[in-house]
Amino acid sequence: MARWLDGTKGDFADELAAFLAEPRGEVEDVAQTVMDVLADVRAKGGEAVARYTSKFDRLTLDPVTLQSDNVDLHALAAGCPADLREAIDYAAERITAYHERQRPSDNFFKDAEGIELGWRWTPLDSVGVYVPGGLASYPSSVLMNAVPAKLAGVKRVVMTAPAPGGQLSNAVAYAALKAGVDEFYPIGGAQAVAALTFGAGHLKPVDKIVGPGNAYVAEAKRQVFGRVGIDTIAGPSEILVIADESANPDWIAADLLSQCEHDTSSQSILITVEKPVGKSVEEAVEKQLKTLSTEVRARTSWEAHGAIILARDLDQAADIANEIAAEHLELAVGDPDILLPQIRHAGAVFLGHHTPEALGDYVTGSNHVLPTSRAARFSSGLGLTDFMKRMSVQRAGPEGFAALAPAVLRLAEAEGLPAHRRSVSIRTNSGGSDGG
Ligand code: HSO
Ligand code: ZN
Repeated sequence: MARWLDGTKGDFADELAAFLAEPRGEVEDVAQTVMDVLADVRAKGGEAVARYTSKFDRLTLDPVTLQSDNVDLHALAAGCPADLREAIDYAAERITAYHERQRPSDNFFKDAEGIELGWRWTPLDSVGVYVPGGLASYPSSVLMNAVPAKLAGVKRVVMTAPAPGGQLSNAVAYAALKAGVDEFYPIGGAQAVAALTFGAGHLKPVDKIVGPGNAYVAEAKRQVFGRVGIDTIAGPSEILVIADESANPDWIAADLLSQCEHDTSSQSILITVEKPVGKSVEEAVEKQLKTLSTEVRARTSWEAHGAIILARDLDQAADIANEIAAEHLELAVGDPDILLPQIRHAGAVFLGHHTPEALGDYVTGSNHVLPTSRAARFSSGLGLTDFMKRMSVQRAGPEGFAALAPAVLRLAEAEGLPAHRRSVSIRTNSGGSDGG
């Protein structure tokens, strides 16, 4: 059973804050280990990467090519069943269509002083997509990372995924080729992040590293940030559902469990204004849990981190949702459009009774790489512009220059930067001789 929190009680705010502050997931201190791996790969390159891969993944790699005869992406992709390939194709098409609409425009204008101003968007040259091994090795996540990267115009999309003993998911291989991944290396862990950052053997350094991973990968991304760009550090999945009496408790229970099954640290929360709705969902969760092959994992998540919150009304429900700032928010209410304007913080919002999060996880086309652990307060999900940069552009003619010059002269003087001052004064008739 998950816990109940009562929003109508006086101490609710404190109770909610304490609940949200509870740790979920890995707390291991891996900083020193990761620092050592990064230094090792930086110094020894492919030899170090091959050594770690042999040790952790029991896979022998050529230290120069970082490839193994036992892992062939094309052969693996060919082993992906036809109906699954079709589903992957369908998802890729919809992700492409959605992200194409995010393409930003360049903008150029002339202001009142006659200065031409604007900005230009350009793609990154190279991106590394880290694909985790084990439980979280999802073909859908390969698409969510690699499709927008290629669509943005990134020339070189490099994918790494650990292939323990030569094993790699056929669907992950197919999704990688579908998305147009340019290079693939069967490596994982902090050593993969190091290789992507510093280069190793034939793997040349990339400019940005995206994709989820375990505690070592997350820490490695933190440590290389600045030398390369990174996406946000992904925590365990979360879903928050606001449901009123119009919601079907069985459907809501299924949605809550869809995130519980990702990981024992995942978090599923229901907010309802009707106690009986909460009770029915609670019962439905118990019933459905027993039918899941992922029961143990899902039950652990639900019992340790799940919650049912009773709200006074839908206004309070929206306030609580903003406070939680969940990765996914379902508005399973009669009129979600009335509630939507009150929602400011959530990674992705799902409106109405026929939009379960699972649609967005796979095929609505929106991105499922989203801020977790309340990061939706200050960040957005992955999108096309995460693989681009905005460059500012400006041009002044003689008149515009003359209009701007006095303020520059004064500011440069105030900042004690005479060469700045001169680069302006040298261009003005009057200022050329003042020595500044
Ligand atoms: N809900 C996960 C994404 C995912 N679900 C992948 C299924 N496969 C985090 O947004
Ligand atoms: Zn999911």
